[in-house]
Amino acid sequence: MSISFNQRQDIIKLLEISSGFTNDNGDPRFKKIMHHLLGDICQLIDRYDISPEEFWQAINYLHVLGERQEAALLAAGLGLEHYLDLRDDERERQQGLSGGTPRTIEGPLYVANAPVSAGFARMDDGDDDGEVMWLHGQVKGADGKPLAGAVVDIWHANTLGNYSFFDKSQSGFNLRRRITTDADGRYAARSIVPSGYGCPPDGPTQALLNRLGRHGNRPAHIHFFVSAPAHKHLTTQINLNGDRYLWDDFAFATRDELIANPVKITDPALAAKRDLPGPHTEVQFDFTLYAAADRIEQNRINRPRALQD
Ligand code: MBD
Ligand code: FE
Repeated sequence: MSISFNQRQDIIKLLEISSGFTNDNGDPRFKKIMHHLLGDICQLIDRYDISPEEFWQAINYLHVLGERQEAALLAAGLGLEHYLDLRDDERERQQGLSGGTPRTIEGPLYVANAPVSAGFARMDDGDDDGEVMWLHGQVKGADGKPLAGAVVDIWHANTLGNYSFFDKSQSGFNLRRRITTDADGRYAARSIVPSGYGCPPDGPTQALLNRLGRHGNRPAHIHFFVSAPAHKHLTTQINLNGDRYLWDDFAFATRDELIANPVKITDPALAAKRDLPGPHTEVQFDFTLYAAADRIEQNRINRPRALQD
């Protein structure tokens, strides 16, 4: 059909009524957003002559996406979560902020309330005999001074690229810990070197990516929430250098400043000092937080997250 089809009076009226423009109740901003969205959908249908079969296939896709709890995964894969980061980056640039550790996406696999310990934690339960990882670093304020008592909330995948809680074969909170920094602002963890993540091959996200000719893989990475009193909350990740997907992340999270070089440690004295069984991989990463302008900036954004009991 034609562009002018959507200009017909009866269609204009239909979208106005369906968006609630003809009543005085509801939320005015939400009405405008819905009206815009419905108009765009109608334009797409007309422009690409989308058939009823295709339309109902798309509706069913939404059912499957919800059933499989993959909507947040798809948002990451379509680059929308990264887009939100780019908007926040731009806002900071306009505020004249620079020099802090860059943010990058949270992703859909955080679980709240991981065990807390002071200065150090062992994160793995010993069931995965992956390479031992010594992960450590320092948290600093924008003035470069170490921040004692900062909370470093860490989560990462196992050697199969799977995350505890979502992967029921792992123990509760495996590879998830909150570590508070010591008097020098330092944190340290014993864990295992994670592998990259791949979207469930039989899921709706991978099905959509396949139709775009894209893969659904992420490079090996470690997630962090870093927070300290009076400082701006930081949501970020580090990537382990050398991964084949380092610059081909399906979720677009890699940033130059967030690449850590894994170092092979074979010195028995250093292993002993760290109370590790022997040779291991060291990953060091320091964080610099901005001062918070208000209380809201000190907290991570609100979004639905998994809660384990
Ligand atoms: C992940 O581990 C992840 O971090 C993101 C963003 C998406 C899927 C899996
Ligand atoms: Fe992840």
